[in-house]
Amino acid sequence: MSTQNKAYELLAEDLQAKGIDVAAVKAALEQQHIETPSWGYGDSGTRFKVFGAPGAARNVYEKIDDAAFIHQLTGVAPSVALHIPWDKTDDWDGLSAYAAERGLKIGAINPNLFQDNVYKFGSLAHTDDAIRRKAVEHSLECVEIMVKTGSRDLSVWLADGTNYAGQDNIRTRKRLLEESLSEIVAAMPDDRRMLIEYKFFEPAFYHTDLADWGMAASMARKLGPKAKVLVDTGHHAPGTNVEHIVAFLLDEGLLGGFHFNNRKYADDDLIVGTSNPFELFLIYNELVSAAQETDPRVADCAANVAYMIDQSHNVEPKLEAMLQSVLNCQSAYAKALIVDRAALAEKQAEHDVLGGYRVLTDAFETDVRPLLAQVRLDMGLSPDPLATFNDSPYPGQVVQERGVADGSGGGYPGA
Ligand code: RM4
Ligand code: MN
Ligand code: MN
Repeated sequence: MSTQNKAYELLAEDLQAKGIDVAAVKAALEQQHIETPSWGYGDSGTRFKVFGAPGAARNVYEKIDDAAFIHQLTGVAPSVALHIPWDKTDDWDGLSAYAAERGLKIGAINPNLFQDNVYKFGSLAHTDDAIRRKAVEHSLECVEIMVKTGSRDLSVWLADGTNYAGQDNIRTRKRLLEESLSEIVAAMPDDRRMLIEYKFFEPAFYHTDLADWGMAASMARKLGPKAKVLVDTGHHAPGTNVEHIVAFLLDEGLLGGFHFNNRKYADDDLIVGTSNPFELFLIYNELVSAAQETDPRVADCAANVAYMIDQSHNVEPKLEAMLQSVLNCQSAYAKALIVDRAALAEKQAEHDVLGGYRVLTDAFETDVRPLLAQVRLDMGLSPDPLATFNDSPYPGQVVQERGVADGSGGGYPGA
């Protein structure tokens, strides 16, 4: 027996002694699904500078190749989100087939409502009818793309907002936005969903039309069962208790999905779980807890959450960064799955304040690497995806084939 398997055996024994069903934990880890974003494979930058990255994907086909590589290494990243028009093609059947040949599905479709010149003062909430119409039409085109590609989720993020008090009428904008979103949601087949993403600032700095989870949730409720809330972990003020928001939305049956990334100060779009692994664990802890709920509304909501990464790798190697992101999600999920829930409930019932905390930290501090290595072996994968990544010819090949683009100016290039 290898050392690694021995470490797994010891851990499994330990977990079993606590009454944790290790087979169920492993099955859940095999089923984990993290969607990677097409835009994470292409060149991107800060508003100061876009540095061309050697081997960065230059078109949607190359982005799909890269996403397939990450899925091959991890086995848990079987879909890729697209951004329209960045990833637009006139052959959606061909693109879907290209993805399917590589073991991938097309994930969320993201309309671009922030890069056209006419969107300077807003898109779906713009007070000019013609501009609002353009934004609605673009979103409706994205709904058609969803149908053509078999995508389940339309992921809506708006740059809409104002920079100064008095710049515009907040309530008028709210009503216009509601009208626009209603038209879009009405055009969606019943088995598709609209995920509403909120963000409290940037690019607008005084007010953002959908600034927080509460506004997104009110909007989703009005729009009906197809609309849910998307939590981008980077879109909160510093210090916000994100796991609380997650728990609340799950309990309301309103959580639709995530954009995972790591924020230190603003909307940093860094590799998920790098500086806040405890927060990522606590988020997964709420999801695991909700999935085990007896109330089917909550359990169904948890079962349908879309786990997506939304990152922009500006100085870190893109493929390695995406791989690290998926691995960090696996690790956080594994730790959440091994929380001793019976002990936690007991401590909570006894109002044992620190007892409950210790049940959580006991799981958080457990080294789950041997467990994940065993799960990967059982899936027929390398137990150490980073080592396999380093040995793989693929990253070098793409540098050869694609070269380095000239860094363009600042801003989100979307190329
Ligand atoms: C936003 C938001 C969106 C993403 C854009 C480019 O901050 O996170 O999801 O599409 O950035
Ligand atoms: Mn996002
Ligand atoms: Mn963001």
